[in-house]
This record gives sequence, C-alpha cells and structure tokens, in this order.
Amino acid sequence: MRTLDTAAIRALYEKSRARHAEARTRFGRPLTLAEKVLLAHATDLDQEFVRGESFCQFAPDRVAMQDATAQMALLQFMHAGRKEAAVPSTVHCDHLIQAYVGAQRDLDTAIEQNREVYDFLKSVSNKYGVGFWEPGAGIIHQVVLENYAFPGGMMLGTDSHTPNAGGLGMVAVGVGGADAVDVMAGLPWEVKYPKLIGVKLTGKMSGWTSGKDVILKLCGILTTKGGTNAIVEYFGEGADTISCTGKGTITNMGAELGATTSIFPFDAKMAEYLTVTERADVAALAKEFADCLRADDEVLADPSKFYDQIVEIDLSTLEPHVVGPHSPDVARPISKMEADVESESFPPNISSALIGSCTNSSYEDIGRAVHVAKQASAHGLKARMPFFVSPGSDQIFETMKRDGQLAALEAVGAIVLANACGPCIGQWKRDDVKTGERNSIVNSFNRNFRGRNDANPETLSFITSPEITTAFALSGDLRFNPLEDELKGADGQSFKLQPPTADELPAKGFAKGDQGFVEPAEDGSAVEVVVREDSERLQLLAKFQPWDGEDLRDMPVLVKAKGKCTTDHISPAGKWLRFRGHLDRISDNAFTGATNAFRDEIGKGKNQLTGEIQAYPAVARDYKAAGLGWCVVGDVNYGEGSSREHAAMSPRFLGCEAVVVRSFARIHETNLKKQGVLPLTFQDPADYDKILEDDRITITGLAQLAPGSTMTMLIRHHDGTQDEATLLHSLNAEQIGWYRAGSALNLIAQQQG
Ligand code: MIC
Ligand code: SF4
Repeated sequence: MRTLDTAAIRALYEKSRARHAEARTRFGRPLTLAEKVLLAHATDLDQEFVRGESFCQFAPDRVAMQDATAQMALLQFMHAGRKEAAVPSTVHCDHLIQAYVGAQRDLDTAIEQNREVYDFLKSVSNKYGVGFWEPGAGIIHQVVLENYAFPGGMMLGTDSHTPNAGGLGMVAVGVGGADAVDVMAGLPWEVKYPKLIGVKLTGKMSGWTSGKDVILKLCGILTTKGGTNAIVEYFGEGADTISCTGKGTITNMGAELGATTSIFPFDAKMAEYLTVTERADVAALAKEFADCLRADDEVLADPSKFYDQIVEIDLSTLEPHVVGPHSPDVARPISKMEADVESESFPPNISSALIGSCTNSSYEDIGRAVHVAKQASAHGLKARMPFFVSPGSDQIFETMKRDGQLAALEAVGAIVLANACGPCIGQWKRDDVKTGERNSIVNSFNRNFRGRNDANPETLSFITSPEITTAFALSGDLRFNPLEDELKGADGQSFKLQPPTADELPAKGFAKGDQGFVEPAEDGSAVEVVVREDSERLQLLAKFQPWDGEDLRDMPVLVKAKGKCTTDHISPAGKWLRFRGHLDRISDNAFTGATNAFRDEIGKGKNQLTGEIQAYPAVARDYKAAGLGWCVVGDVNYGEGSSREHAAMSPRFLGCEAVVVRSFARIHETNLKKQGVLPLTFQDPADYDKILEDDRITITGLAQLAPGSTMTMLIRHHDGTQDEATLLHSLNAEQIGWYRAGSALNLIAQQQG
C-alpha cells in the first residue's frame, strides 16, 4: 500500500509554503487557513478560484471509505482499469454491524451475516493496494483521526462526516463513491471553490458546556443549508482551549450545516493528540510549518474582510444545547427545553439514551459521561431506561476498559455496543418500542432525521452532548436540566450533579487491543475478486446508457417531494444497508421515505399508467418496463445528509432522467451528475407549485446544454392547459461530458480504452 510517511508530509509542507507565497502575490492579499490547504492541493495555481463559483481541481492526499459506501465505490473502481489505488486509501467496516445485545455477540452475528460483503471488500482492498480495517476496529472517522489525519492535509471520504478530521486541521470532505474513484484512479478531484464562513470563538467553556454545544448552537444559527458550498473555518483564542477531539466533534457535525468541510488551525492541543496517538514526528513537523497551518495574521486582525460571513460565539456564556426532533437545526439551550416539551407535547419520558458514535466517543467525552455516572452511582442511582454506549474505536474501547470507565458506565446499567455505527444509522434492533409508537430518545450522535435511528417515524430523536445525555438517562425526563434540577437517589437523598470534568487524553496513552488492520498485498494482480452471480448482497455494475441526443419528453413525475427530502428519505439505511452492494435490490427502497406533495402520504404515489397508488419503487419499475423516462420534483436543500450515492444511482437505475428542485445539497447534486441524472433548479422557486400530480414534463434545450445555459420546462397538465418554467443547472463542461456519456465512469472507461 502507498503510505503517507513523514517525508511525504514534509514535502507537502514545503510545497505548501511556496504555494502560499505565490498565491499571496497573485491575489495581492493574505490567506485564510482553508485557502492555504486548498491552494497547496490545487492541481495548479492557474485555475480561476472564485469562491462559490469556479469549479477547481485538487489532488487529495488520501481516501477513506466505509463498508456501506465502499461496496459501490469499489465496484465502480473495478471499471477504472487501474492496477492500484493512486493514493493511500482505506476501507473501514463499521456501518453493517447491528446493535442488539452487546458488543461481542453483535459483532459475531455481523461477521456471520455480512461475511460475503466483508470478504468482497477485503479481497478488492487486497487487490488494489487498499488498507482494510476489519469489523470491530472502529468507526471510520475515529480510526482516521487516530491514524491518518494530519494538519494541512486533504482527504476525501465516502461518508458525509469525513470532516471529522478537520479537528486535526485537515480539509477532509465527504463525497460520493464516484468522486473517490476519480482520486483513486489518479484523476483530479473537482469541487466548487467554496465560500468561507469564519467562526470566531472567544472565551472558554466551563461547567456542562462542551464542544458539542458549539456546533449545536451553530446549527441553530446557520440551519442545515447554511453551509452549502462553504468551508467553516474556526479561529480566535477560544479555539485553542478546545481539545483536539472536541474540535473533531465540531467539524464532524459541520456536515449537518451542509458545509463542504470545517477546519481548525493547528495548535498545542493537536500536537498533544498527535503525540498520544504515536505521531510525535508529525507534531514536530506541524510545529515547524505552523505558519502554513493557520490563517495569516492580517486575516485574523480583520476577519470580516476575508471571510464571506462571520459568526462569533462566546464560549464563556455558551449554554449546553439540545437539538431536535427530526432536524439538527432545531436548537435551543437546555434551559428552554422544558418549555418546548410542554408547548410541543414531546413525550417527556425518555425511552432510550445513547452515547458515543463517530461524533462523540473520545476519551474526554467518555470521561465526562463517566464523571456524571459515578455521581449517580454514589447515590445508588441507575439509568432509568436502556442506556447504550457506542465506542468509536477498538483503541477507545480498550482504553475505557483499562481505565475503569467501562465499569463505571456499566455500574449505572449501560450496555456497551460494538465499536461501530449501530443505532446511529438504524442498525438498532429495538424490541422495547413498537413502530408507530410516539417516544423520545436522547443521544450524542449527529443526525436525527425521522426514522433514522430505529426506523420508527414516531421516534423523536434529540441530540445533545454525551454528558447531558447521561444526565438525561439518570433522570429519565426530557424536562430535566442538570444545571438547575436535583435528582433523587435510591438512598432517598436529593442531590445535584456537579459539572463534569475529565482528562482530555489518557495519561497512560491509549491501550491497544487487536486493532484489526490488514495490510494489502504488495502486488495484488493475482488476487481474485469473486462476486457470485446469484448473490443478493453484491451485483457487478452494468453501464448506464449514454444520452440519446434527444430532449426529455412527456415524463411523468414519479415523486413531487414536499418539505425535507434527505438522502435518508430517498434511500433509507437501516435494514436496507444489507443491499448497498446490489443496485437492483436496494432500488426497492427508492423514495420510500419521501413525502408525496400531492397526497401527504409517505413513500407512495400514483402510477400514471394504471391510476393505482403504489409504492414509488413499484411505479418506477413499471415506467422503466414501459420505456418511460420520469422525473422528480423537490423542495429546498434536496438530498441533504449522507454521501450515499445510492440516492442517485437507484433513481438512475430505475429510469430517472432529471431531478428538478428549489435547491440542492452539495454532495447529492454531484452524485446525480456523476451518475448521469440531470440536476436542475427552478429559476423561480415558486414554479415548484405549478407541478400537479398528473402532469407530463418536457425539458428542452439539451442539445444546447452548456455551462450556464438555461432550459425550458413545459408542464402539460391533465386538463390540457400548459405552464412553463425556466430551469438552471450547474454543470461545467466536463460534467456535461459525464451526462452525455451516461455517467462519469462511462467517460473514464471510454478515455482509458
Ligand atoms: C450517515 O451518517 O448518514 C452515514 C450512514 O454515515 C452516511 C453514509 C452512508 O449512507 O453510508 C453518510 O453520512 O454519508
Ligand atoms: Fe456512522 Fe453515525 Fe458516524 Fe455516520 S454519523 S459514520 S452512521 S456513527
């Protein structure tokens, strides 16, 4: 496997310094940190770098993939005609492990049930020089932080929370598999040059407030679309007071803003983290090149001149926050929670509490939760409902075990789950609540879209920090505010929880278990990758048809989605994760979470061929069989959330020609382009209202498709009347090439041979 050793990092830093000097002269101004990392990785400086406008090309340092998206990514990579991945790349088995009874048994079950997929991923990794992390080793972002992330680097990951590595100063971006394949195939990665949102942190946190609250507060301020096509760059003296892993929590959840990524400047906390994770050499290098790893002084002296938007957060006055239900931007300080529970009639009894995940399972997070748990134990108190812990990595788990944290959590009744995503992604076999039953859960994860955790649309999921989640677990009541209220112990005594404190990093270093890393073969050319023809888990990909040169005529509208339509609505996870390597099978989940704007029903619509109301996938398959292309109409921030390209590939596979929306989330829009579906936006967002259930849609202007061109949408209504709308697209010349070829991969394949 190609590795990125300190010599390579030094070379990158030297190149960065030279690039920065050149860029300062060319632009005639100082640089922010995000710009520095971007420019150091640009394929050249002769491109146009207009924020929020130009598409620019970069050469990332590495790629990381998790098992649920790696299957599709690697199935595509197999078509790219390469002997070996062009940059250091890894696969992490974390999403497919179902949480049920506890770590070891759940892991054994997962290994049994997913054997075919794990074997596939392991053999493809072995063949193409990709490092493989076994199930149980940990969640991708935690493992990356512990092993691969470094200040000033650039990484792509086939998971939207890849920006976690921004806590260690990296530009780490979540992408669809097709983008990762470009980089693994040695091609540049292209992305819209981002705008910059500067977040100035002042003061210092204390008491119950933690890094989580910075991002929960920011979600409330910027909303889930506020970061679209922007990098969130943190600075200010407050930033230096937050632990490296706390920074990781903040940048991880920047995904919830729709941001391209988030980043913190290199500081002493990062150096400490690098050192404790046995990378003191990288820490020393970063110190030597510290000027390349933070914004220029002139920028910091007058930030509003250099960022497109500035938000200021005073850590000294920041209260713990709780967000939810159903969206991470429904934020309020904990002191307002009780009033919201009353006014919104949220069920006050908490049915489950969950901590950990890729977002919040650092040594410090667990330590703070433990401090709270121990106070309760001293009064004989236990969690009042199932209380689950998902450690982020084997290393964290072993360290928790060694340092007594595990025992302290178990003493209050916690059930420790496998080092994996588990309930965060709906891999949660829940027996205590029936589907359809309204209930509240509290967790320290990052996303809380309807139906995500347990596939029950009536579960209200609230997100907060691990320490506040633990306090909730002990009280059992959503109206509880540990800053104000008392708990009653089993000993009859009332007591107030003291604000949690904990070490940021383990004094004795991290304990190591069986880390589960498999180094790939030096020469993998003889390795055979087997995909059984009758497999229900894996299916080799067939090429999508190229564009036929015609306009899109008389398309029925399969779905007009109302309101929030995230990737969890378009291609739900949970039980469907098992089909992530089988395009045909997984397509049976397409749009099953989308709200039908005509009927307010979920996942169903009218089949224009029969007049029947059916599940969307059945309708789509009928259209496909009849050779009838169809389209989708969507609302704002369509496709927010995950990087899963299945949300683009399934529609494409089922015959979707175009998706027309009020606005898109970044990753999903790119995924549609990559797979050969036209992503279009209404020039006038009000035109969304013109679309009726029995309409036929014609889109003209395809032959003239050019960067910046507009298209016309003819809307033929059932009663014979017609409407028109002007549509915009953001395809550049190269992306138009993808569309014409049928997909980006078709184009790569054509060019290779
Ligand atoms: C998520 O948090 O939604 C996931 C599951 O990690 C996804 C990836 C996937 O759908 O496989 C993501 O965030 O990209
Ligand atoms: Fe896994 Fe949840 Fe993190 Fe996604 S957000 S990587 S599902 S733990």
